[in-house]
Amino acid sequence: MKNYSKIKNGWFSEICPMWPGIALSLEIEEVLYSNKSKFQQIDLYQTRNHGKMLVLDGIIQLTQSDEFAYQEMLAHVPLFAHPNPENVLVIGGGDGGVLREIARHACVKTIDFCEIDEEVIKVSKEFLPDMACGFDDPRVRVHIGDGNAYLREQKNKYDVIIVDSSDPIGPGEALFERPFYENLKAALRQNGIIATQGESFFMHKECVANLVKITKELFEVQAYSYILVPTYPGGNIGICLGSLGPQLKTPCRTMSDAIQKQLNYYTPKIHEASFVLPYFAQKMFETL
Ligand code: SPD
Repeated sequence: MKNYSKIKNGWFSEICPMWPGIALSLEIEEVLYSNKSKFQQIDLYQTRNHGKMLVLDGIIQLTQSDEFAYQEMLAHVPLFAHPNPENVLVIGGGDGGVLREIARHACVKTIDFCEIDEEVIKVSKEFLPDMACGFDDPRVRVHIGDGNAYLREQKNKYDVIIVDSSDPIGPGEALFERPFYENLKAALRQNGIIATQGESFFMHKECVANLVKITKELFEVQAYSYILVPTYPGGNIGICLGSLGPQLKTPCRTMSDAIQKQLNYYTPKIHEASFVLPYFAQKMFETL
């Protein structure tokens, strides 16, 4: 994918045709890693005020200052909506942050993880150990390869599938299309739930509307949740959810105090609140 972002006078600006005319800039202290893998340009920066930052093809994937918001919600919303998630699949998210969150659930027995770019895992293990610690859990089985191809081979297997993709430009493109969602559905067991990176209803209206339409058509229960993440475009990002049975908007298991104390964003109340949409988004989704 063409990389439009640039560093000028010590500031990184995230420029992308998916959010024309607007760019977030962060002050950079040091380039810790910069290399082109088989799939994409991988950059790891030390920012002045937001910790380390992982950038793929010029697009911010995470900063240490706010990654917890996205990783906690993408993992805990579907997992707490499921009555007994035992087998979980994660597609994408080579930094390991979502795995770190899933590993907090004692009821989960297996965590299959599929990532296309092994280099992202290596860089995260070296520079982002607070996220890559997710790979240390013995329940995690790593599969390197194309998520969609992996999924096509899995039928009736998972209770929860989480898709932690980059944006629909570059290697993540197919993960925003209907055939991928059909494969997600086929890979679920009875009562299964999917949760996918759902972009921003402010910045990517068409893309969000398409995801909501697909999940509405395919799943018995569908919902869209949103998260505040200051370093993502527009300061927010959504989760597109589909379920073969369980309701999504309220947690159906109680969280222990011990787990709650380890978290920084997710609470049972914010689980429910994250589905309360601004009126324009509510109206947009109703018409689909
Ligand atoms: N606009 C960037 C969206 C990136 C979502 N994936 C981030 C990976 C963090 N685990």
